[in-house]
Order: sequence, then C-alpha cells, then structure tokens
Amino acid sequence: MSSKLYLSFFMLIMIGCIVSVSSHKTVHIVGDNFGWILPKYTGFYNDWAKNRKFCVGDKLLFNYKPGLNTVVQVEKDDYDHCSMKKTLAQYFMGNTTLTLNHCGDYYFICSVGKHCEATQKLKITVT
Ligand SMILES: *[C@@H]1O[C@H](CO)[C@@H](O)[C@H](O)[C@H]1NC(C)=O
Ligand SMILES: [Cu+2]
Repeated sequence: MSSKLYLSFFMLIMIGCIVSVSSHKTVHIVGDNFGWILPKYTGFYNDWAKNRKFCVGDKLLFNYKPGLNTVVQVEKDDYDHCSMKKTLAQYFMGNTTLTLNHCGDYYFICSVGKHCEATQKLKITVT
C-alpha cells in the first residue's frame, strides 16, 4: 500500500471511530426486567442507577402498565418529600421513553398511592 493510501485508510478508520463513539446512545431500562413498579426493597431504584453512566442523548425507558404507575418528573424538593408542588412533566400512558437532553440532575417519582414513599423514585445525574 502506498503511504498516501495507507494514511487515508487510517484517517477513515479514525473518523469512523469518532462518529460511532459520539453517536452511541444508550437506552437505560429503568429497573431492568423488574420495570417501574413498587420496588422490591427500599432504595431499589437508587441501586439500579448507582453503577450506570447517563450521558446527554441517552434514553430512559420506564416499563409500567397504565393506571398502575406513573412517571412524574419533578425537582429535588418534591423528590425528597414525595410531593408534586412543581411538576416538570407527567406520563401515565405506560412504557414511557424519555430522552436525556441536557446535563444535570433529573428526578422522577410515581404519583400513585404511597409508591413514592416506598421509594418508587429515581434520581440520576446526566453528564
Ligand atoms: C411494555 O413493555 C413490556 C416490557 O418490555 C412489554 O412486555 C409490554 O408488552 C409493553 N407494553 C406495551 C403496551 O407496549
Ligand atoms: Cu407506582
């Protein structure tokens, strides 16, 4: 291979790598196979989130049946107190996919019954 051809071949691979890394978006299934329901133990969703890395452009998929659970995006104060003084978004149609569009903290709770008090809530940090 001539050195010029070799160089352009090398650059093509480099560009391919950069594109595939920057366009790599993960779909995070909240709670994995367990889904988004009353947690099996206190702090279950924090444990689920603990070892994951959330990047801008990733998606969150909440698997739940409509009527039995909801996804409410709130701010820290409502998350801490399981209140809904200022909701940012609400979803209740089942199996909700959300795109993480910006960096920072996201807070979600379920608004059904005492589910939030039972720690059906999720806090993630997007980097
Ligand atoms: C919701 O997701 C679950 C788990 O993947 C699936 O079994 C179920 O069929 C989905 N429900 C709807 C209405 O798409
Ligand atoms: Cu719930």
